[in-house]
Amino acid sequence: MRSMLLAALCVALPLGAAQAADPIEILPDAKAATGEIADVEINSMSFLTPEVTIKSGQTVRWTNREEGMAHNVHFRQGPAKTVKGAMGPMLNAGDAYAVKFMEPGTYNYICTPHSAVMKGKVIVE
Ligand SMILES: [Cu+2]
Repeated sequence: MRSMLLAALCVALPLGAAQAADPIEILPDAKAATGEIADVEINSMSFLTPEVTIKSGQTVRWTNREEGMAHNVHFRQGPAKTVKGAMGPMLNAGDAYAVKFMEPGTYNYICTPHSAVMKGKVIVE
């Protein structure tokens, strides 16, 4: 019985730790973001800078420039997948979305409705 309880604790603890300090922070107002920002434009069904490398604490901001086609940024896998808001809102042309990365790692992302062709990566050092 005791060993079963211990096994349950070992499974539960890492999840609890991940929730305590999220690896990403979604900024409430992307256009007003300040500090060190790497900008990624979205157009022609792609993330125009599909790979960016930043330092932890820096921000990546995505802006959709494609008229008539909504896109988003979705951390479906990797360190941020369990964060509330890991699937970003659909962005119409002119809309932006910004995320501050708090933990080193590789953050692969997709655009949810165009996941077959729209992929990107943020490497946080
Ligand atoms: Cu898309």
